[in-house]
Amino acid sequence: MSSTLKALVAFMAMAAVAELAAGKTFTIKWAAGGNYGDWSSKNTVTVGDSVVFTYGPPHTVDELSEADYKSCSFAGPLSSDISGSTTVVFDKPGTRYFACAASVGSHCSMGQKVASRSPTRRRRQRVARRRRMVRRLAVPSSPRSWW
Ligand SMILES: [Cu+2]
Repeated sequence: MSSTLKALVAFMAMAAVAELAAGKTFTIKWAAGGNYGDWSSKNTVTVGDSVVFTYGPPHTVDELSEADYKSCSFAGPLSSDISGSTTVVFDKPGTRYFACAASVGSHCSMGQKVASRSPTRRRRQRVARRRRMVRRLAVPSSPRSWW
């Protein structure tokens, strides 16, 4: 087996392990005055991952439509929880919106709201990155050059 082929097999094995390891859990300490504006850009949630909100009274985790999220309206939440530990499983790509309904939505207005995107876009980037690596591997050179 050539060393390039060996490297390719090693790479594919690593990729398979990475796929199996899907299903990360993110924890959000959910509180009034928290700044969640950039949470989604700092935390890459992908399909299969979970987000756990931990909080105490009087906070809630309400899942809202995008419009309700923007206006902090809790007239028709998609779901609502006050248990203190709310687990959200991202089972498909898309953006989901969560906010705290306490104090007639004023916690939300103060910023206790977070949008989490479980992207198709990032997945495409990942696939493109993998393709680039495979292309690089296909160039006959020592694997040391990229290890
Ligand atoms: Cu709150």
